[in-house]
Amino acid sequence: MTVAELDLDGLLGAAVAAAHAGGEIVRAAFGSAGGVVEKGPGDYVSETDTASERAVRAVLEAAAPALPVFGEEEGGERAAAGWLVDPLDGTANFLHGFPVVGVSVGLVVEGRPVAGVVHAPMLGDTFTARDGGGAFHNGTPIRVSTRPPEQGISATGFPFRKKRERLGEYQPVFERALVTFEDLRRAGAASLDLAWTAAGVFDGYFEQALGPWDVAAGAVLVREAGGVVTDWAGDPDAWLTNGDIVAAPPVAHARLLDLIRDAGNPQVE
Ligand code: LIP
Repeated sequence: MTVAELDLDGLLGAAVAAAHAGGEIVRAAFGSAGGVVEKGPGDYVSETDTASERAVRAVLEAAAPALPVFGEEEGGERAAAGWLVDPLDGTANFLHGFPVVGVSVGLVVEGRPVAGVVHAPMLGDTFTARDGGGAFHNGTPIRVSTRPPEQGISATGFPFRKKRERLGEYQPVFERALVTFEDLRRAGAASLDLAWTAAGVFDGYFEQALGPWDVAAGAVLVREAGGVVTDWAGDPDAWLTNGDIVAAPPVAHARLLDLIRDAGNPQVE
């Protein structure tokens, strides 16, 4: 299946409905997470994650039966064309009652995200974009910021939990970013870090070792809002598989790649 064969506007509409269905469940359960299971050290899944994923999957499967759904919690089929779903992005925030949580629905064709929705059920925000159609926040067009990095705030994510072994790689980048940008933010939900970067709220975002479901939708938002998305070595596609992402307006993106290189990360020649 190629992009040309897909009705991207129709599928984007289905993704919005799916994200809202999951969002309703997350909003209703906020503050009372229900049963929680530890998937790995410090890596939790709540009944709400699973219930949201099932609601998102049901809407997507009804709207586009030919497109398989792969979810963070219950997996599924990965095909040349299909959905990547994070039913509750920012689970740790959710369990702590911190309202920065998202529902992320991305459509990926031949390894490239072509449509995306990031919904923040506790904030009443829905971000949407599809290939060549621009990016929107609650229906209003959005663009990445034009602030220079020195006057900007970059979002980031710390290598916690099972990612701690990469702290040595991350810390020199963090230190250089702290002196390059005006300030940094660690909000705890990659999909919203990307959406806010697309909307010019943040002036960049960098994090390592994310799942494809965390970033697929948000990356389309940044790209369609005039930003650049690569991995930490500047590769325009590898971030979806290696999970190391740098997303920002062009000037800040080049600065972030420079400081990653300067921080002497081995994968940057
Ligand atoms: C989270 C991301 C966050 C990252 C966490 C985790 P989850 O996703 O949104 O940016 O720092 O490690 O990956 O697990 O809440 O869906």
